[in-house]
Amino acid sequence: MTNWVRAHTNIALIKYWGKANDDLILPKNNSLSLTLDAFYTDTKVTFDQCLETDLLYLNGQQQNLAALDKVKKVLDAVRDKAGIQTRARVDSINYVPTAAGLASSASGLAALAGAASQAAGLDMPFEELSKLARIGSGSASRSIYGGFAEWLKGVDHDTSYAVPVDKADWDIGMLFIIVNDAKKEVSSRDGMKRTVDTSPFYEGWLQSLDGDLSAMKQALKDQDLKRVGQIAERNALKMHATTLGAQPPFTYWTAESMTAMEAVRSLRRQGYTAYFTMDAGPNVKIICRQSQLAELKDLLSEQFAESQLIEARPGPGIRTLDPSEALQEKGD
Ligand code: 2P0
Repeated sequence: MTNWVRAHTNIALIKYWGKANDDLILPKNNSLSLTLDAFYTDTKVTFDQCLETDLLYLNGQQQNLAALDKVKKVLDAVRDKAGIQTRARVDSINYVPTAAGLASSASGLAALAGAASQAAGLDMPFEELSKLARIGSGSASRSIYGGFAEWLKGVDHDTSYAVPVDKADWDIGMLFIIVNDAKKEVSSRDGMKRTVDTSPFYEGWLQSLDGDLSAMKQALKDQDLKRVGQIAERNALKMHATTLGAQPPFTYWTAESMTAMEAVRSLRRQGYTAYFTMDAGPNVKIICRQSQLAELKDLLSEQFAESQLIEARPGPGIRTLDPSEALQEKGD
């Protein structure tokens, strides 16, 4: 059975930054994210007796061995569970606006977990899919669910997975300011490792997380956007502060990132509920009211090009596309 499976990307409001176990991808802390409608990956896996190695095609282009690394980990885990040795062909299509410069590992590895388990005949509940996605890429564990999800750090493979927190069916959205689409100098994987190993600020970051997480959950329960934004913005700033203490030090910020952050502060001064978050790259994401996305985009278009501004709303969890839908959307 080979179906296309779709998973959407997510942006963390409480960040995952650092691993307790590099191989299993167990995080040092729980994290909490919002899955978004704007960016997603469709993936199909075909186990084929004729193949001698696993193959990965991304947007129709065959990928080299290095790109297969994360994919192979998920495929091996599926083969192990299904008791098969067969190699697989993975076809994956990323629906990320061109030049967005956004990482697709969350949606990509989540879609792969769904597609590979189905292709191997495994019927895995979401919790198991989340674990499987996690061993490909940590943040992918959260992309199994729509709305808000929390990745519980756990202590081993069986206890580290994401759970749904809230459907996000209220007035919350995100506006992306794409400031740079260049490939980053320090990958998130290397960046978090360097920070854990060398930054004296890392302990302080870890100690502040329980407080951030419980405050965030209460703010979500109250549907209090202002508090959600305040907690998320501060959490992101704290995460980025740890990288400045690393050896050698590094930052994902560019001058344009700071311009974008200042633009968000300016929106606040004008009375809008708008807060920013940033990940392992220079782009800035504004947490705002879904009902004000167009208005904010309009205001920011005085400072940024139309193509730099992308609206996103809460998105759905992982799902299997029905064949007509997959064919129709791919136009073949
Ligand atoms: C997050 N990031 O919570 C954090 C915030 C980046 C900054 O998850 O090594 O691609 O594959 O587990 O999931 C990016 O890291 O890293 C990330 P791996 P991943 O969204």
